[in-house]
Amino acid sequence: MKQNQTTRRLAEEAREKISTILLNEISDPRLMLVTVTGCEVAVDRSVCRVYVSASPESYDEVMAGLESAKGRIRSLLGRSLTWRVTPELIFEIDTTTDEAMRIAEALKVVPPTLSVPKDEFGYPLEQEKTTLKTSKQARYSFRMSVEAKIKALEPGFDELTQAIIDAGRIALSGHTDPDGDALGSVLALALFIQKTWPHKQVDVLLANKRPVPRIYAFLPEAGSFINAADYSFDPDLFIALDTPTLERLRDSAEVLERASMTAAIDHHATSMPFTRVYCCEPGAASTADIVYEYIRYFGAPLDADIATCLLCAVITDTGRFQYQNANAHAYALASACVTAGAQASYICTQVYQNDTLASLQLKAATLQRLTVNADHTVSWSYVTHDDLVQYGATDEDCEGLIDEIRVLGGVDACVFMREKHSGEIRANLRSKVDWLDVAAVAQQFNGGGHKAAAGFTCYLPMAEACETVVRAIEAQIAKQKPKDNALG
Ligand SMILES: [Mn+2]
Repeated sequence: MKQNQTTRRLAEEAREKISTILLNEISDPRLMLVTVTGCEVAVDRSVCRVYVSASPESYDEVMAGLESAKGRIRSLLGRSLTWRVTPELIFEIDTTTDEAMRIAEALKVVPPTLSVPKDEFGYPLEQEKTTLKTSKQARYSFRMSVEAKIKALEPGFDELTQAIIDAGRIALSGHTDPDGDALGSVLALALFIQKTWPHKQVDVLLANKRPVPRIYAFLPEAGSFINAADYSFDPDLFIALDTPTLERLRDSAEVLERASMTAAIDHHATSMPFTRVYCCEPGAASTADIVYEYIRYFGAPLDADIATCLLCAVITDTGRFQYQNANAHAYALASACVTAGAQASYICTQVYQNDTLASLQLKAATLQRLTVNADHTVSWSYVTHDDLVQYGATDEDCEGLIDEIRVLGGVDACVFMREKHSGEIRANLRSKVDWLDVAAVAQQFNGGGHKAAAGFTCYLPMAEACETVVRAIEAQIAKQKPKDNALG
């Protein structure tokens, strides 16, 4: 049908009216999912061709529905239009949308290199990298948002690389009482720097005056740690890893003060930036996830030693991939580490099948004292300084005891309290459900941590400390528990 400016305007008017009529006036179920994609009106307005789209398997039903409703549509159209004549309606299926959908489907399987816009020489145009995303890719990257967030750290990664290049002597430290993530991340980054820039002096520090915990002594280069209190150099660059506050750096904080340049890599939600360069993503399961991304961004491959350190870090920080933080990125990191030569079974034997007799006796005492509140939402237990003396146990033997009590089913949270030599009590809080934020509880006692794992220090008698923290968690549960969900 020949179209001019006037008929195109009339056609648009007809399309709007017919769409409205189909939507509001026609109740035929066959026409529920029909869209009027366009109209063509004859110059004398005697005929109007109406194009509709529908799913291909319903074409016959739709055409039958339109034929039977045609008279009513036409009379309603005649009333709503101000035209002198009411056109005859001819319905046609618009198959161009099928074609568009077929192309969209086909685009989803285009190799990524083809879908990236390129310049005249065939090189990818970097700044337009994201413009050709299909909806499927967009959903995928939404699921992979942790990876996307870590990508956002790239400017920080560039600053870190520059700081490393500018430095002759570099000191690295994790938090005090280091765990697998603090030690593994420090060693992985130190090994990477030493391998990439062999002429640089790289020192790894322990923030407090204790040796590397026995279960982590197997980590490559674990023997090279120096207690920060014994370290007399003024490094050109200090890098803090897995450390949310300056206070948690303990003795290493003094080394940081003496450094010309400072940087941090972390994944704690409650981080208080205290360095010039700062790379933190709370969505990451471990600091090792970010160290891995830094190495990857730099373009270097993992070797077996670096991979062992990173894998130990992510295994321990995710509780062997059992905690809520064990996201796709953590699994991807583990896969890359195993590919590079790390052995998960070896790491787990060292870390998890390496108990001392004293630690097993402490475990027995902890389970003996396990208590649950009246509505079975919070469980808790503790060890005292006397226990440590009786069994000849060290602070290190207390590690992991929280995991012994969290296995109790049916509770939303658990607490483990440990009395230290000075009479101070260290409380460890764990949430077992995704809606309960125990960091909010720890913050009431000037502590911090993650939503699912937090802690604080207090100086109350043990019974009172337990009572106080359990009441605070019960209040937090009352505040946060979803009310309309019987399954909780
Ligand atoms: Mn960590």
